Amino acid sequence: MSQTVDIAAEPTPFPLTAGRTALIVIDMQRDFLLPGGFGESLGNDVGLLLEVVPPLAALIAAARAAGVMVIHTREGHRPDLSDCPPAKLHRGAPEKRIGDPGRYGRILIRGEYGHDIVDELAPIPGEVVIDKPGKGAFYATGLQDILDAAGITQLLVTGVTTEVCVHTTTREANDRGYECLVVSDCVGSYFPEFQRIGLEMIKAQGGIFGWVAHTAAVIPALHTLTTTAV
Ligand code: TIU
Repeated sequence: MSQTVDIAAEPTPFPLTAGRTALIVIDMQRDFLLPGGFGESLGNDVGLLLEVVPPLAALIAAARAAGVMVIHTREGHRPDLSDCPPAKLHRGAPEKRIGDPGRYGRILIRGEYGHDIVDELAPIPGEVVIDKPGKGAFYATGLQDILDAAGITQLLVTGVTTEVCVHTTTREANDRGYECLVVSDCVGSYFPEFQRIGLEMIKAQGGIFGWVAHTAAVIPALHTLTTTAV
């Protein structure tokens, strides 16, 4: 029988189950996080996103120690932009568009320096990296097949941004039947009010999309799995 540890979460305890859980790290890419990158060029303050890095590094380390599968995602496009719909490419009046040359290479283009994950959270060999053209990690990717093959039914959801790619992925996962625990200090938004309300939306109405908990509750639970694993 699988070992289960209850994590203190909202709106109710989350039953973390050994062998059934994956940690998903959404879009912790240089283009979104670093000064001078795409996120900043959209008029955003990247400082709020950089605050996510230390607690997320600790959570990833705890997951690896507990043998929990770690999956990273990157939002981006083919160099020819054939997978970037006009509605995404042409929206607004940004200083820079996807595919334009930026400080870290062509913006949100696969293979460019800015498209890759920040050094502190770099995947290690054997971890899955999902390249996704949309906001959600299930759209036009192999994520569902990978989770099914590994017997995963629960996701610890982290990354950026809370109200965009984290929300979209959590909603997609919830519709597909996955239990989602969003880790509150490991998700970040450029907008403090969206961060607060984004987390409230997930756990409202009895947990309409999932659960929310802080690393102070999640990391000890992962340590329990580590120390009691046979
Ligand atoms: N990863 C993700 O959230 N992509 C975005 O474009 N987010 C913004 O908030 N702009």
